[in-house]
Amino acid sequence: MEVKTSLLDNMIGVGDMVLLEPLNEDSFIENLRSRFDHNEIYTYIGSVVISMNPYRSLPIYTPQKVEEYRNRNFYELSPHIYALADEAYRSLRDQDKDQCILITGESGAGKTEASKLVMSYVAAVCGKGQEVNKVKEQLLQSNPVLEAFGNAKTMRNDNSSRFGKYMDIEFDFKGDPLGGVISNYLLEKSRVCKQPRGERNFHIFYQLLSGNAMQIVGFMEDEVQSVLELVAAVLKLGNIEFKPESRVNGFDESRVKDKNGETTGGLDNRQLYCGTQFPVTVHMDTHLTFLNNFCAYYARDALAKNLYSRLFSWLVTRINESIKVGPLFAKTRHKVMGVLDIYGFEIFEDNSFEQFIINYCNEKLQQIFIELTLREEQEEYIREDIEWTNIVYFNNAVICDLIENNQNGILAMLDEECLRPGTVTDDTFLDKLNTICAEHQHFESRLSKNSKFLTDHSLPHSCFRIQHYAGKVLYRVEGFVDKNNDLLYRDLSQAMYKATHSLMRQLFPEGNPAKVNLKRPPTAGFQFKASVGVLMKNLQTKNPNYIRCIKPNDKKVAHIFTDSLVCHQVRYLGLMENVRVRRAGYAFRQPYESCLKRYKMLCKTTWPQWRGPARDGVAVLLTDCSVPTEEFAYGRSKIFIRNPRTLFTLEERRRACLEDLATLIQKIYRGWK
Ligand code: AD9
Ligand code: MG
Repeated sequence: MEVKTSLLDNMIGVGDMVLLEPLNEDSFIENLRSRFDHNEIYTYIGSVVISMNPYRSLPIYTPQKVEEYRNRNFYELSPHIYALADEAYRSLRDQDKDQCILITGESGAGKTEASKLVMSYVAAVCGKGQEVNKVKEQLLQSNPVLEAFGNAKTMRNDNSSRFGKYMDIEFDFKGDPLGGVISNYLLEKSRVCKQPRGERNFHIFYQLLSGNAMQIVGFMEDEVQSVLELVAAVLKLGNIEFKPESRVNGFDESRVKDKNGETTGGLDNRQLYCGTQFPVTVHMDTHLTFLNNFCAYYARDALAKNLYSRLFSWLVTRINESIKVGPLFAKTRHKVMGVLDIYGFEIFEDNSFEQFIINYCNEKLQQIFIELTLREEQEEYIREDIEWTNIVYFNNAVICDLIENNQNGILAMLDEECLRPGTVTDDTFLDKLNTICAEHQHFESRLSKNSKFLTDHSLPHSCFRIQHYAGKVLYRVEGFVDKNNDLLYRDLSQAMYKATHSLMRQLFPEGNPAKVNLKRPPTAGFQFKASVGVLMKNLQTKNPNYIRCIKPNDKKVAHIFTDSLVCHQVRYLGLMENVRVRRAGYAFRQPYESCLKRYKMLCKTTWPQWRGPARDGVAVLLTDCSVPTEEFAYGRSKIFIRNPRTLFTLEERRRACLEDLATLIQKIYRGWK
C-alpha cells in the first residue's frame, strides 16, 4: 500500500514528535524551538497536542481556519488545537463517546486561552438556528464574567485564573448544544485582602472603579446592580479602620474609626460596621461586646473574603441557571464534552495554603495523564499479548498519597489539628507533620525514600518542602490552620443576614436565627479534596483529549524561547516518556469487530459480509490493502496499527469508496426515474 504523505511531512521541523529522528531531549527541544520561531506553536505527540504560548496574537484562529479543520482527519493538516477540538467533537457526535479536554501546564502557559479556543471552535461547528445560537452565546459569555471575578494579575500571568473551572457542555443526539454546567473549585479568596507585591486584586475591582459597564448575558439589570453593590461592599470593608477605645472588664475594645458615607451602593454601611463589631460569644454566654483591635481586623478580613467567595459561587450558580439544559431534555441521554481549566502549578517566593491546594490539584491531573497515557497504554499491550519492552517513567502517585492519604496525608493531619481541642497553631501543625514522619515507619520510609517531603534543619523556620512532580516548593505554614478552618464568627453571618440587601441575606443563610446549626462546616481542605475526587471520577468516565501547554519564557513576551525553562517543563510533564511509549507502541487500536465493520468495503472478500472470525477477516482485509506487516500487530481482541498515516490512508480510501457508492446510487436512482 502506498502510504499517503500528509501535510505532516511538509512543514517546519516535525509536526509529530513520534516521527522525530533522532529522538532525544535536545532534538525534542530544538524541534519545539524551530517551530516556535516560525509561528508553529502546536506540535503533536500522537494525539496529544503540545501548545507553546506565543504571547502575541497569531492569525491562526480565523473563521477560514475553522472551515479548514472542520471534518478533517486529525493528521491531515498541520497541527492545530482546532484539529483536537474537531476530533473530540466528531467522536462525541458520531461515535457517542463522552469527551473531556484536559488542559495542563504551569501558570501562564496558556490553558485558559486554549480552553476558550476549544469552546469557540466547537461553538462554530456545532448546530445552527436561533435557539442553538442563544445557547452557544450564553456558554461563551460565561467566560468573561467568571474571568472578571475569578482572575487577577500575578507575577506569572497578567490574567491568572485564581479558581479551578470545569465545564460540562451537553449536546443532543445530533450534536447540537443544549446547555452546560460549570463547577468551580476553591477560589483564592485571600487575594481580596492581601496581594503579594507586584500583583493585583481580582479584575472586577478595577473594572468597577473605572466604571466599566458590565454586560452579563442572562443577568437582570437589578441583579448586576446587586452584584456590583456587594463588590463595592467588599472594597468598603477593606477600608474600614479600627482604633482601640476603652478597656472594659480588662478587655481592649475597638471601634470603627471613621464612619463617613452612610451607604455603599445601596447597602447601609452601618450593617457592615455592625458585622465587624458585635456581638461575640464568650464562654457560651452572649455578651454584647466589642472586639479588640486584632480580632476586629481579623473579623473584617474574614467577612470580606467570605462575602466575595460566596458572591463568586453565587455567580456560578446563577450562570448555571441560565445555561442549564432545558427540562424537555432532562430525561434523554446527553452527550457530554467536559473542558477543564484549572490554576496552573505555581512556585512563588512565599507559598501558602493556596499554592498547596493549587499544586495538589495539578498533581492529580498529572496523575490522570500518567494513568491513562503511560500506565494504561503499557498495560494494554501486556493484556493484549503484544510484544513490549517496559518504559520507565516517574509516577507521582506517591506525592498525591502524601497529600491526600486518609490516615496520615498532610490534609488529614491538618484537619486533625484543626479539630483538636486546645491551643492549635500553625507551628503545632508543623510539629505534627514532623512527629508523624518520625513515628510512622511506613510514612517515614515512604517519604524519605522518595524524598518528597522535607522538613530538615536547612529549611527556614516554619516551613516544609514538597518535591512536586513539577519542582520543589517551600511552603510556609503560617495561616494553614486558619485558612483550612475557614470559620466566620457566627455573629458576622447573623449580622449579614439582618441586612436589607436581599442578595447579601441570600449569601449568609446560616445567619438566619431560626436555622442555627451548631455543626461545624467541613474544612476547606476536606471540601477541596472531596470535590477533586468527584472531578477525577467524572473525567475517568470520558475519553480524554490532552493539551499540554508550555511557557516559552518567564518575561511574558513574544519571540523569546528560553531553552532551560522549556526543558524543565518538557521533563516534568513527562513528554519524552510520552513520545517513547507512543513510538514503541501503536498509534491506533480497535476491536477486530469494529475495524472489520468500518473497513470491510475496501476488500472484495470481506464485502459485504465476512463469515469467519473477525480477526481473520481483518487479516484478509489488511493483506488485500497491502498494509506492510511491520505496520500492525494482532492483539487478543484488538488490531494495533503503528503509524497514524496508515490509518489515515485507510480512512481516505473508505471516504473515496463511500463517494463512489453515493454516485452509483444516484445513477441507479436516475435510471429508475
Ligand atoms: V494560570 O494557571 O490561569 O495563571 P494559564 O491559564 O495557563 O495561566 P493563560 O491562558 O491565561 O495562561 O495565558 C496567559 C497569557 O498568554 C494570555 O493572557 C495571553 O496573553 C497569552 N496567550 C496564551 N495563549 C495564547 C495564544 N494561543 N495566542 C496568543 C496567548 N496569546
Ligand atoms: Mg488560566
